[in-house]
Amino acid sequence: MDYRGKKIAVIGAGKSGIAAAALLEHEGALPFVYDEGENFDADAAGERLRKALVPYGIKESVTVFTGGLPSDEEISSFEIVVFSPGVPLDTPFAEKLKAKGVKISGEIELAYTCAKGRLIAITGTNGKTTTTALTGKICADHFGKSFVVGNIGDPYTDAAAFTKDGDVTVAEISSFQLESTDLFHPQVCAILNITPDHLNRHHTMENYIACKERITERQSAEDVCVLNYDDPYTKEFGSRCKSSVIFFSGTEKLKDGYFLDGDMICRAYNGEVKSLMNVKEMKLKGKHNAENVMAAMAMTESIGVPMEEVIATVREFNAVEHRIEFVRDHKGVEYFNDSKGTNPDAAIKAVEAMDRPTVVIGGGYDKQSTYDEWIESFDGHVKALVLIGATADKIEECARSHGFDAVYRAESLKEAVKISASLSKEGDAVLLSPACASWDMFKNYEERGRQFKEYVRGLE
Ligand code: UMA
Repeated sequence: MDYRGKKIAVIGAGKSGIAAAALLEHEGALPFVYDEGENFDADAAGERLRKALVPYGIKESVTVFTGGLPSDEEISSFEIVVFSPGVPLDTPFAEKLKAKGVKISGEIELAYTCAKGRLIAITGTNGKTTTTALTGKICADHFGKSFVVGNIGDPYTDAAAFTKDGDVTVAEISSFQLESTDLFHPQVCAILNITPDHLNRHHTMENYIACKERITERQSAEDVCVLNYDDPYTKEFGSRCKSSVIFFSGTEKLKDGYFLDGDMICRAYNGEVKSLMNVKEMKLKGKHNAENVMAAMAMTESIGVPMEEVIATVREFNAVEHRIEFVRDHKGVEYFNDSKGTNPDAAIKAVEAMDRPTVVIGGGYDKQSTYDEWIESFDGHVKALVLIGATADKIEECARSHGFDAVYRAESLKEAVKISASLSKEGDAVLLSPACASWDMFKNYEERGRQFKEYVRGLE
């Protein structure tokens, strides 16, 4: 796509918008960035753009920053309007653009049209970040490097211009980002699972599913789409999808595809089964992670990475920071940081991932969640619960009402680590998975997780 000399608006001056403007400048376009944020600061945004232009060797920026949205007169002067992922498409503004025949594009679409090499794209409600990071690492280990971009945190537009033929890009793609794709065509993609999420943006489950399916829109039988056989939506999609489908399953022994047989990950080709690796060899914990691994195996094997190399990387791959991340073994007790377990659902997954008696550290900022299902998930293998933060009273009351009385209180995270260490013995695990946000005691969940790791590493 030739963007030279074109006047292009970018909506949103967050990470994606700034990266999009920088890429557009590199491509010779004239970007106009708009932002509706109440506290939008054009100077600060300009400063961030100047930093983003450094890798391109551009010193003088031509981008214009404005608060709000383009006026009716301005709209007609743009050839393309690029939406940041957080900007919805079902607004009067988007309707106006369509009525005036102005092309709407997304930041992912813009990046795609400027990128070279092969693309692996991963979507799904849960597990995208771990699967993307693992797939990127397998590719980096085999090909020497890979670009890992998208919803995971580093915008695709930051990397696109630096990709070359022969490179592999692994992109985590959210439903927000898929709303505005058109030419976007990954050679390999995965839809890991679909459960209700972001319905405030997509309104109905049908719309949300349709967004996820868009990842395969431009694919043909030469391309690969990896799907979850256990998820009713993605299983059904397999029969309609134009791409070559590879299924993975955590529950069924498939004739073709990757599946879990007890603790063994297996690959079947036409009914012929090969055992690949035991999940106990992995640092990643939990059945959901075995599913993420199978998806990563299917994607990377399909682009030619030998299975022995895939397995070698999987074996060494630690969880993404703060997601059931293994911290250390101290006196036979394994410590895990799941600070990203900021709601009961995520915390249940972490509890289920533990394969030994576990002391859980929980509690934090009150998001008005209910904790019954979380406590029920303890189901005999959580031996104690150490509580901190604003929700401690509420959680203790809930735990006791479910007959779980091994509840302890700590004034600080440091004290919680100490108490957990004293409650555990060889063969146990200590898991920080609070089921609550962190904002009552910490800046964010990252700070909480890092402090936890520091205290755990400091245990004598
Ligand atoms: N803005 C407007 N109008 C709007 C909405 C936002 O002007 O209607 C402005 C805001 O004032 C703000 C800017 O747009 O200044 C923010 O843009 P953005 O919301 O697109 O966020 P970015 O900083 O560009 O980050 C985005 C993704 N954010 C969202 O999808 C909401 C990041 O995913 C992603 O990591 C990043 O691009 C790089 O690709 C985050 C996320 O929460 C992690 N994703 C959701 C999720 O994982 O559940 C989908």
